[in-house]
Amino acid sequence: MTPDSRIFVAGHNGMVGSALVRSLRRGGFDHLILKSKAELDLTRQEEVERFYAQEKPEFVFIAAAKVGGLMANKTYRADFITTNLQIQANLIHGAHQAGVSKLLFMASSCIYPRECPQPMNEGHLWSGYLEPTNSPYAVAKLAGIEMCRAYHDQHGARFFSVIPCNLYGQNDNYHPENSHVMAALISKVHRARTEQQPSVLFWGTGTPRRELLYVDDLADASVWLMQHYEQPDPVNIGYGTDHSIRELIETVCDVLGYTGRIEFDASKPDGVMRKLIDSSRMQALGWKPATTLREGIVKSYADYLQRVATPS
Ligand code: GFB
Repeated sequence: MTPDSRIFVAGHNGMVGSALVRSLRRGGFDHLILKSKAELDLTRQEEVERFYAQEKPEFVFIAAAKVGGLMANKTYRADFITTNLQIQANLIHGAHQAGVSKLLFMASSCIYPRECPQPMNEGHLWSGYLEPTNSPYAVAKLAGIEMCRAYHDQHGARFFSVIPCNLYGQNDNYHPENSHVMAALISKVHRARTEQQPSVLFWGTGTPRRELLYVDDLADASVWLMQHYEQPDPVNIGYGTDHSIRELIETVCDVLGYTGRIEFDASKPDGVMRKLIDSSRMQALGWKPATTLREGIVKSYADYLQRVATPS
């Protein structure tokens, strides 16, 4: 990839896609091809084929996906499998037809088995049953990984996948029901503090553990891989340590300055109890995350205050 390369970031308005754009621009890559949903519907094969023929991207990052937290995954099961299969099939097959030089597919750590040994390494894929709350999404992501591998095996395509742990950061979705955990914690604690509520209620038991990576660190790692990684094997990208949901809540309360009671609604799901990924393949390539959990929460909260709490 050179500064002149034509680079398509699919999903550039989302949290991961917008972080990829920031990272690419920081790296001096200016020939970015960016299409809004209104300009290009990635679920429509004909539109995607026409797009590839017209724009001729050389490098493709697939960060376009229908995503959400545990409840969104549990509720919109059909949408999560169908939309994601459509988007990735169109983008991956289309990239092959158009002769794209290299493609990165963004998967998710929910593709590992529910009862996976911890930390989960890339060799554990396909070794057990999936977590039922997000199995439609996980099956779509597994299909994307398999597609990249298949186009590599059959056609020699330089298509590969990365598997991030749970993410948070700038441009996150703060929807009260559908958001991922960190966005939910920030918005709930913010509201409790500003409304001076004596307590704040979270889902589940607080005992599951999650590994949280700040999205810009994922983006920098992905851009680096696009430049230097030449294997077909998927690569885990994680923070390296995990925390219980209760610990995450306590950290958010501390950063936001909320001192009320933390309560749990055990009628709401816990999801998988633990999903710490083994990022040693990525670390062996010389990468480590730059943003600590606290720094990431501070940055995310600043974005929340600017973009969500006081929209312009
Ligand atoms: O990020 P999240 O929604 O999904 O986190 P997963 C869910 C965990 O946070 C559960 C707890 O243990 C919840 O009980 N939690 C506590 C809350 N309070 C809240 C709250 O107010 N909102 C939310 N959302 N959670 C996702 C998958 O699973 O993992 C995605 O659904 C994706 O598909 C992502 O793969 C990496 O971590 O359980």
